[in-house]
Amino acid sequence: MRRSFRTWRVCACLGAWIVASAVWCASAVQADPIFHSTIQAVNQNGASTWAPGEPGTVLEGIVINNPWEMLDYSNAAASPQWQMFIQAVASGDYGGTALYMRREKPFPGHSGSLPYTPEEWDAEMDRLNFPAGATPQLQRGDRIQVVAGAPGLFFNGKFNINEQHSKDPLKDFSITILERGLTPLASLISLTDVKDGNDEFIFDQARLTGAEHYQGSLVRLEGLTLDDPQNWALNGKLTVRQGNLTMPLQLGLDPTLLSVDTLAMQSLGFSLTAIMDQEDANSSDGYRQGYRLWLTNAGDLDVVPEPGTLLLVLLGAVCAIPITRKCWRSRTA
Ligand SMILES: [Ca+2]
Ligand SMILES: [Ca+2]
Repeated sequence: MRRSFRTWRVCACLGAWIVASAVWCASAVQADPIFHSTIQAVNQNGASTWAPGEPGTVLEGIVINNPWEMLDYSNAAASPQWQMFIQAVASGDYGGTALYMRREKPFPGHSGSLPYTPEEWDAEMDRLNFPAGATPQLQRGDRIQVVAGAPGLFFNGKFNINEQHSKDPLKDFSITILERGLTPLASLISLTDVKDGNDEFIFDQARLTGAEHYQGSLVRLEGLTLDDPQNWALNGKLTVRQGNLTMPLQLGLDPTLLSVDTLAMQSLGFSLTAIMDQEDANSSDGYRQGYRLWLTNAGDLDVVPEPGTLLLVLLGAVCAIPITRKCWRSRTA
């Protein structure tokens, strides 16, 4: 009797273990991607409230910037860094999340296991830029799944997927391309959506309004001018203006940005599609400020004539039609 009880107990334990294992395996294989809005949740000070829990966070989104147009990750850079943003695509989700890598320690004396050697760094860049040997390399318009071991860190107002500055492969995040050639959507906003009448950022802890709502995703702004066109440069920092409201603009590394006619932008006004980023370096008052637009590709910039100027442009176009036709004929001849 005692023996059969012991056998029953062993079987019961074994059965429970099998059921638990099956549940664990099922959750590991079929894990639903977590919402970006869940990862980016904050308190009244703008500090993260997300508790990552078990390692292996699964996240999906559409890539909204070419990594090579945002940060210089070549070994020739003083401190190579790699970053791209993925934007939420799931119904009911919003915003997006940055994926970030750096070769060196974030500051001298940091306890992490960096730096990577140049060879190790190249291998990491290849692993991320060419998932499963993908060609062309990972780029804007790819829909991807990310599995993040670390899974990352909260920094200056947003939760980033990263390796927590460790070379330990268990801290890696990996990328699988699910679909290519998509066009990410941009939310059409005005600066009144993110700034109050005093030109201060609107902060909504619930993240349903204000800049937090758009953090990590593409926004479209029209009717802009520049306060400081003289600062236009690769990786330049400028200020855009819409009426009485202003917002920082960070430029990326696309060389075509240098061909932009900033004088025309000033006289005609312009529109842009850019990433709503947050880098609030002043933590003393929480993380309720420090939002900026990040324009990485010149193709996301449109010089838009004012109505009066538009008439002149149209008149010019009418006058130019014979020339255009001639060019078209010569090209097709
Ligand atoms: Ca934030
Ligand atoms: Ca790694």
